[in-house]
Amino acid sequence: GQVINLADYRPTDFVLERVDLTFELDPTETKVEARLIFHRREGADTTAPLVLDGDELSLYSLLLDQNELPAEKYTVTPETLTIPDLPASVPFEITVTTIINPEANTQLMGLYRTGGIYCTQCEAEGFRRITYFPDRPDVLAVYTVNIIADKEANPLLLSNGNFLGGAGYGPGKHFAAWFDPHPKPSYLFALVAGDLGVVEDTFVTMSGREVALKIYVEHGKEPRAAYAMDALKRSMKWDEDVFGREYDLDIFMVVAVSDFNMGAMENKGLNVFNDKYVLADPETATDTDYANIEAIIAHEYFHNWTGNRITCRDWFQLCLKEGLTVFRDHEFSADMRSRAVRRIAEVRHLKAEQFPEDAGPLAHPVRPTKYREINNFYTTTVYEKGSEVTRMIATLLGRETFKKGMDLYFERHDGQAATVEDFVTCFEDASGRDLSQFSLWYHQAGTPLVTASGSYDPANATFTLSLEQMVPATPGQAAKEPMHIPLRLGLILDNGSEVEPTAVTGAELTGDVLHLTDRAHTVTFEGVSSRPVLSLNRDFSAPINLHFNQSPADLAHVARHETDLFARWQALTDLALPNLTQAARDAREGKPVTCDPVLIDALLWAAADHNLEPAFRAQALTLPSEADIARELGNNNDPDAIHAGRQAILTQIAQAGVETFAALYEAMLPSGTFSPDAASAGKRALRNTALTYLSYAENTPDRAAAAFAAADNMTDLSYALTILAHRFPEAPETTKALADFEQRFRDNALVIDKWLAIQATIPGAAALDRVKELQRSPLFNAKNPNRVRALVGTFAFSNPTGFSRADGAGYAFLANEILDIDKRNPQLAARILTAMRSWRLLEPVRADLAREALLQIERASGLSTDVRDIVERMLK
Ligand code: B3K
Ligand code: ZN
Repeated sequence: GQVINLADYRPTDFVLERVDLTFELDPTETKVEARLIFHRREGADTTAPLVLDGDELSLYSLLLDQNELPAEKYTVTPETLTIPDLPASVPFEITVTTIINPEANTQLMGLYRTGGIYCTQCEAEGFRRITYFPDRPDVLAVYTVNIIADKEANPLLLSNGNFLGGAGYGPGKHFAAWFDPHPKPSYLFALVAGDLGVVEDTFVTMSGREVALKIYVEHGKEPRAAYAMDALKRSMKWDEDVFGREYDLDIFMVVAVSDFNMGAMENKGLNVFNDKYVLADPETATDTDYANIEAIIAHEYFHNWTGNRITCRDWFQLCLKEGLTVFRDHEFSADMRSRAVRRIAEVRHLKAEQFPEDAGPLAHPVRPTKYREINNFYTTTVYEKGSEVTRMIATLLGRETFKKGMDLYFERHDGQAATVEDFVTCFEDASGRDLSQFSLWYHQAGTPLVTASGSYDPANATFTLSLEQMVPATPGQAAKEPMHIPLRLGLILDNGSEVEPTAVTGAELTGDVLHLTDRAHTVTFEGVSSRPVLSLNRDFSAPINLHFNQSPADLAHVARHETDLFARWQALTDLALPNLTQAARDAREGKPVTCDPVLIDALLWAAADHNLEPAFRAQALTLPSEADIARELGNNNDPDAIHAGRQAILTQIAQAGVETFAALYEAMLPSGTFSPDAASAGKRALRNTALTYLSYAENTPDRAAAAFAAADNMTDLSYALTILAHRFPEAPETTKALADFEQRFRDNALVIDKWLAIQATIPGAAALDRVKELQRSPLFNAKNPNRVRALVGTFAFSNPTGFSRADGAGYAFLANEILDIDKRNPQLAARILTAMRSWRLLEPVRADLAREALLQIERASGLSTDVRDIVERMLK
């Protein structure tokens, strides 16, 4: 676990020309033969040895140009194979044979077994667990893969590229050969073998080529893959229409597996998915599941161009493929659904996950310069902030010029392993604009804080806006430079119309985008005939914290009149937050909590506005979360007071709006048979939001229990169960509903995950004992990442009052769990541990208890590099 520095990057001494792999699959002794053809790079040191990466490997044999290499001619450890004295100028062939044990691979990196299936995960550094190899993304080669396996157990033998052929291979065995003509880095290698069902379709590309589409799932689950297939075809079409990108193989395959460390993996032509992001039907999937499947199918497919055809030079450039591909999947979802509602969901997610990361001990730049464990850098900063940075380039340059820059990027770097600088240069060349200051977004960590104040001068008909920016200090970066911040804005008049200023001084304005480039700007808008209300950071044009002391009346005006729907939602949030923080303070001091009637009016007005789509209204009515309130309070947080204050506010809104909510609950029943489309999902969301408020107004479990009984789809069913469990945990109706749900879905692990997560997030100190009891349930499985995330992960990430209970027992529990999980699966352990990243913002007693738990982890022996890296950074 030593530190890797970007500054130390240099190309390899050897160029890998071809890779020829043969797998003889066996559950515990798989033999892997890798024939690698290299030549020394021109200009490279002619005496440099070839150094190949390994991870827990054992070498079976080693040949040079088909001759066995005597032991004294090389050195080998589980982590490296070093071969000196290789030819200076002619190509040579190294044949490495290793024996690996897929069954014993609990890390789920490299080749492993899940549900009787062989499958691989190689990003970032998993290929080195299969064979000794130059396992880095700038080594691109053409692969041929031969798979030999028992025929009955493994009728299906898959790898990247196009199928070459197959045949019998001795008694009871068969083989298949695959060839991938596109040079690729080892992290995109994949192999799948086993017995699976398949859903098939075809797609005709824009140049008229027919592509076979196959989604492999467990036998019997084929009908649940139909939505994923539909999403795949829409993704392929969209990438042609919007980015001009066509698919480039004869076949595109998706395989769903039940043990997977993350969402999915974009292996060339053979994506491997967590089955959670493939399988859906109305009985078992919520509207959120459908939206996630659509987004992740698209994301992995879009990687074919942004990630695979153009890959990363080194792992510091991870945002080059991830930030860009998240941006592309966001745009896709916006086009498939409601753009404003998708934007609200994106911003909620960014603020809930990335903002705390950027404000805490794990903060790092979108393009980091050092790491100890690359697996710990698949973060919301690299992904979601990386996407926001790409979005800002589009905002700054305008859509047309952005498109030109993207076209240039695809043209210039196709087939290459590129850098962030290469990417940015394409936009500079396409626009003629200098993006060097803008590039600070890649290099400076921390969420910029922009402070704004405005004043209107009726005599001169001018509006003056003062803006200041500050980027907070983050680990390793004390002082920051001012950033180039694109701030979209609107000046809204009393009648709701927008001002077109006759002149603007003090900052560049292009369209409605104000360019902040200095620490402070005083911007004057001329020709403003009456006092305007300002709407700032429309569409969340910049991922910043904004301090703008706007009156509740002005916020309500924006919430009612903005043409940008996202900004309306943002105004409602800004109106709610001070109420919620004050409520937390009052609750902490035992004072009565009161909700500003302006907020109640604005919410009820939005709730009842039939011109607004239901999905938007549901978002408008969903108050900032307890975590949002904690972030707004900043430090010295008491989760119990935050919870109590928020509950009191919800109750007051519910009581004031009981008639509105009752009417909505009746009106929003979607008609006809279930459809997962966005409009129907929006109706369900609004109906269930109304149901939540009614549970506060009526304060009985009756209505939720009736909804539970009547539900004909998983969205309504799980929503009703959540209300019962979270609002009335002790009610007999709740006990019965939980038992019914368990009985009905005990054979469907993905649905049982919902049951686990709902119970893990019941507010209050009793949650911990429930979680411990659920761990003993036969439906729980500590070895399956989805189960662990649903129970332990959800508890730590999403149950502030339960996890942060005052006696610290939640933290002590998590410390034990992390140490236990770490023995099997370090990546999963390190990920769940990040739930404690904001521990310093807790009130002092809890913060001390949290530190104790972290110290307990840090002191443990045999920690993985993954967990050690996270815990040490969190304690620094
Ligand atoms: N590229 C993969 C993530 C791999 C994570 C490795 N620890 C999935 C994705 O972002 O599409
Ligand atoms: Zn990705």
